[in-house]
Amino acid sequence: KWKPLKKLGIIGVPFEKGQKKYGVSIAPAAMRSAGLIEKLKEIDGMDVKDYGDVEIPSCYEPVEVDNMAHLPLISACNKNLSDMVSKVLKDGRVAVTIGGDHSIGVGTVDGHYRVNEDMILIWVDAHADLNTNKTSNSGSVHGMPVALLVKELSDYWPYLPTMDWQVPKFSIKNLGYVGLRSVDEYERLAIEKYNVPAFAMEDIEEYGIQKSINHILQRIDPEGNKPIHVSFDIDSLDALEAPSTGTPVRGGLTLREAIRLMEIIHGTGRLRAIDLVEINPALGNDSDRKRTIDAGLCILSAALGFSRRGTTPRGILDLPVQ
Ligand code: 6HN
Ligand code: MN
Ligand code: MN
Ligand code: MN
Repeated sequence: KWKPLKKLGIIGVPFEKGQKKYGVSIAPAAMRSAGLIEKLKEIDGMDVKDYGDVEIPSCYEPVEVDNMAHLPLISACNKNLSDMVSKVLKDGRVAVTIGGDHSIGVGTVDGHYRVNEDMILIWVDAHADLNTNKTSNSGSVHGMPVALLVKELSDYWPYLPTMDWQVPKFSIKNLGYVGLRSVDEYERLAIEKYNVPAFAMEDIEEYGIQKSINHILQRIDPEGNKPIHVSFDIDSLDALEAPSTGTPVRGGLTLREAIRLMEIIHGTGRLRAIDLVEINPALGNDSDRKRTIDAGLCILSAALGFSRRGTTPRGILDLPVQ
């Protein structure tokens, strides 16, 4: 029934107020100038449409929310993003969102969920992004998107002004993690309380990346029948593979593991949305920046069908004669 969609819609989100460092907001432009669109068009038979950047509102309600920096702006940006993701999906395309910091996961998942309530979510990250404003040590919303989205945690939040548009209906039962290695205490408590399939680096060490993702898919979607949303934080990769990111953690996924992970997800034919977040081209030197952006491009290509084995020329069955 499922086969990979050969149509994509690209959305840029030049947004960085979910965390404190300058630079994540220039990632969509940096990815485009590094050849994002061209590289995705090279995938066999791919139809790529660039929907441009989401509008970041310049005025918004100036309310303060306890330990949640810039919530009104984050909320306004995510509301627009959610609409854009829904639109891309309704146009029959895979939504490919280039962040931006990970607070934009609220908008992408919300927009996907509104089109398909069946969706499952694979959060690939060094971090769980499962803090509430009560448990966060940083007050940065990029550490909170999963907790904002999940219905089981809605009682652990105060009323959040400006967030009325987002109703947390997504069930934590449809969530899995890959790549964890920096998990705060209450995040770990939530993971255990709800028995979330969470493959931390030591689990990936034990099972390997293929069994790890297959395990998660089996657990949250045993029938193999649900559309998949991948939210890929570049800091899931080892800090040596992707140095230009705001909260790097050593000891992470190799690029090879991440590519294999994406190939397996592509192979299900069910990938309908992918976010690539937390690339910060302003951090590190030229070589760090290039390595991080290249890694991001490889991950997207693999997720969307690029084959490392190579592909035969389209519609051609034999070598050209002299
Ligand atoms: N990210 N757990 C830390 C916090 O501040 O809540 C780090 C969050 C990192 C978020 O990388 O998307
Ligand atoms: Mn993250
Ligand atoms: Mn992270
Ligand atoms: Mn923290």
